Amino acid sequence: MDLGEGSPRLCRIRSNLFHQEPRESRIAVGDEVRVEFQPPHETGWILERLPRRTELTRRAADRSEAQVLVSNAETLIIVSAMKRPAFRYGVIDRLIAVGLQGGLTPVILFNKSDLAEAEELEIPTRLYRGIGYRVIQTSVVQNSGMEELRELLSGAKSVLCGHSGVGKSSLIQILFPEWSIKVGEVKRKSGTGRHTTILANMYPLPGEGWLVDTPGVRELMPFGMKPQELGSYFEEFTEPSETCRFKSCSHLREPDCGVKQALEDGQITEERYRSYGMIYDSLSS
Ligand SMILES: Nc1nc2c(ncn2[C@@H]2O[C@H](COP(=O)(O)OP(=O)(O)OP(=O)(O)O)[C@@H](O)[C@H]2O)c(=O)[nH]1
Ligand SMILES: [Mg+2]
Ligand SMILES: [Zn+2]
Repeated sequence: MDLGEGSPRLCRIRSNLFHQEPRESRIAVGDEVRVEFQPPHETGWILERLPRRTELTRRAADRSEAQVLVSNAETLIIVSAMKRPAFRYGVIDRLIAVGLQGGLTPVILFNKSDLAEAEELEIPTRLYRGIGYRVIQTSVVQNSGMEELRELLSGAKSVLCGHSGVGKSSLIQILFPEWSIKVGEVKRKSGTGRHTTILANMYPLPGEGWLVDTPGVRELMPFGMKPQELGSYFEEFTEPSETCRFKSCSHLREPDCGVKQALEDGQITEERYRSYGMIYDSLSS
């Protein structure tokens, strides 16, 4: 019997991997596991979860506990629509912090570019490129930007994240039309608010990589992050914060703050500073 890699097998999961406490140690999409196959080797038991390289974590729906949405992804593709749903910097900045916290590299994708004027699209593009993030502009309707997205995904482990309706599943559908049925399933599932254990769907890519589509994330917040830590996930704050008078400066109320100075000088944008303040407050309460 061929036990070669790459072919899917049905495996049972030891119940402790499902019910383990704390919740974030339970098995998640993207986890690598140790499996014991049983004769005639078509099925197996998942015995152990291997250590994770990265974690995309969210607050569990029913409790104030962390839950791993996707593990071992390398790239967090933050999908945002230019319109419908309305464009919001805060959502992007929150997801950047969540991604960096979990060890993922954020990439920003502006979809529905067909609904925006060129200048409307260029403003946030310049902003995030200025910080050092890769930005991709796409339109599913006009079939534009798809080659760049395909190239980004190729051979990599990526996860698509963003508000409901921004077009995550549509992007997958247009790139991989042969998966259209599965994409439909994802849409149906995320349309409802039920708390299933299946929170994200993984698609294997040609070669080594995979792609995970997630349901719309309204509630994805940095988890277990101290407010004082937040500044380290706003990468352009790092250098200016070295000149803050206070070591524990929140960059909000203290005098002689390097970050506020950088804001005044235009090195830090109003949008990012506003997001920082909003997230800081939500982490404090
Ligand atoms: N105008 C325009 N509409 C788009 C584009 N991409 C997707 N849409 C539409 O946006 C709607 C939502 O798309 P989905 O792919 O279901 O969005 P999603 O992000 O997967 O949403 P959830 O699964 O709820 O999180 C659909 O009606 C799409 O046809 C685009 O580039 N331009
Ligand atoms: Mg979807
Ligand atoms: Zn400061």
